[in-house]
Amino acid sequence: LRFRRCRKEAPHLPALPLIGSLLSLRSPHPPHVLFKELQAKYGATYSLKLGAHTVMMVNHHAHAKEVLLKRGKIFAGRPRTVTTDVLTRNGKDIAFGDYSTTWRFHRKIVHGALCMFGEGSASIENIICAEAQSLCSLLSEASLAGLSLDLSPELTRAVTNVICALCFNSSYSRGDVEFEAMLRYSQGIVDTVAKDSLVDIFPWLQMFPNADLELLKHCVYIRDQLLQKKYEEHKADYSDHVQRDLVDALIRAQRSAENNNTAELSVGPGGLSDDHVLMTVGDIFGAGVETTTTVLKWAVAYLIHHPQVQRLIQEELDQRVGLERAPLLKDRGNLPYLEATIREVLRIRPVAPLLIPHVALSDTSLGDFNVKKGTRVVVNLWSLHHDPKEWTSPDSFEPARFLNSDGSGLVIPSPSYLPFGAGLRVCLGEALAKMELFLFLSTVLQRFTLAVRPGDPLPNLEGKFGVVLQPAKYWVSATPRPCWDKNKNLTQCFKSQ
Ligand code: HEM
Ligand code: PLO
Repeated sequence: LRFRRCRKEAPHLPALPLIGSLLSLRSPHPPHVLFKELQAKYGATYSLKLGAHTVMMVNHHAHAKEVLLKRGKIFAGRPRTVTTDVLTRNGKDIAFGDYSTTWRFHRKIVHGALCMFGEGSASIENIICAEAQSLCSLLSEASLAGLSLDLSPELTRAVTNVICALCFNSSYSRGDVEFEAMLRYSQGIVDTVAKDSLVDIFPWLQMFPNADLELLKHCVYIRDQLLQKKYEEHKADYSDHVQRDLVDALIRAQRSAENNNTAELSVGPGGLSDDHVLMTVGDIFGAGVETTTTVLKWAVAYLIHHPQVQRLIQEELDQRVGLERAPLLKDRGNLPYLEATIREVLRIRPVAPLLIPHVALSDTSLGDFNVKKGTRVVVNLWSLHHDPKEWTSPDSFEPARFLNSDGSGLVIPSPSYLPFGAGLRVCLGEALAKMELFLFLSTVLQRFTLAVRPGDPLPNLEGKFGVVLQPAKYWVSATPRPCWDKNKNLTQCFKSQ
């Protein structure tokens, strides 16, 4: 005899017709913090209404893993919203595209191409190292001139060049007009897309003039022109025999799917259209740039607040890498304290504190609760990463929590840690992002100590909520390390590498 467990409805916030639970969501706090606090009243998993949509809020790791892993396929859907539809031509990308055969095919191709040009390839390491060196040259110039810097545009350019090499086999030099345009449009998109703005909750608001939506459309228009240009250039000199980058890999997959629509390659009605290729490149480009740059900015902000952490990283670098050469990926296993610091930055300020919303593709359950088909499920990574039952002093920055007792190896001390998500929708760029974070931070810290100028304010650690959680602008002064200054032939040594 099999018994069905008797399931119940999740606790829910009060909801009114039309506006849903909006009245209970008025708060001075950003959404991830408010949703964490509401647990005190409603428990770790509760539901609310945003306009016509039921949203299930998940604040505990056990339920998060049920959504992402145990019932990953059922929760692999994505909601369609007004702003993400503008960004992705109605979900023809990977991140905001709903679960479908085309989506699966699409993700597989991109995953394969990222393995080939990204994690598995020696050349991407060279590209990142070269960008890290160029960042160091800029820091040297600024320090000689006694200037402090907003690192944001330079970090963005360095990270953009890595992703440009991967997607388009090209790069930008300082002051490039196209790069400046890209900086502007991308910030415009981050400021306006997928942040639970009112048009996403009430789609009929599109009928009224809306400055944010206009800005988004304008920025997307400029981005699309740029992507289109790169795509046309690639199509013009495409050859089946050489794969230069991700765009080539996508064109190749597109052509072979057209010529050979076998069961294995079947991509569903419509195949991999030009729109799909463009939107996917837009995703990788956007995700590749905004996430890694944001984490680097958080890392520098925390290192400025915690000079003793910087000192420990530098001591580790001096002992394990020395001053004769720049750090390389092969050093990663020998620098546990730096790795622990990166893990701690990703814990304390997750780039995507609410991930991207998931959708239940059929009637299902979560723990003891019923979940109806179409319910939006938001995993609150902020709650997971700041759960006081899982982390001692969750609000303090302590890289050593990721080290074993004698400090010689890395650990993940709690299951309540998912900076890149998990399961079918896990981040596609995790390996690439980790390579970049390691190489950029190790190269800069080997040569410089970062601080604010006496009298300048320390970076604000609160963060601005949006599709990514960004730190506010701050100014950094980089001082070359004394041991570095003494070692005169080092610059030469690096240039010839
Ligand atoms: C999705 C984190 C860097 C590409 C995601 C998700 C998270 C995440 C939390 C959402 C998972 C979900 O909704 O369940 C991060 C962090 C990064 C990073 C913390 C940097 C430290 C990158 C990079 C790329 C990338 C460098 C591209 C090269 C993507 C894509 C998705 C995604 C395409 C959508 C996956 C899907 O919906 O199937 N990332 N990411 N990410 N990420 Fe990343
Ligand atoms: C960033 C701005 C770009 O112009 C467009 C873009 C595309 C993909 C998005 C990315 C933005 C923000 C971070 C996202 C990424 C897909 C996956 C990633 C949402 C909006 C994360 C962290 O989930």
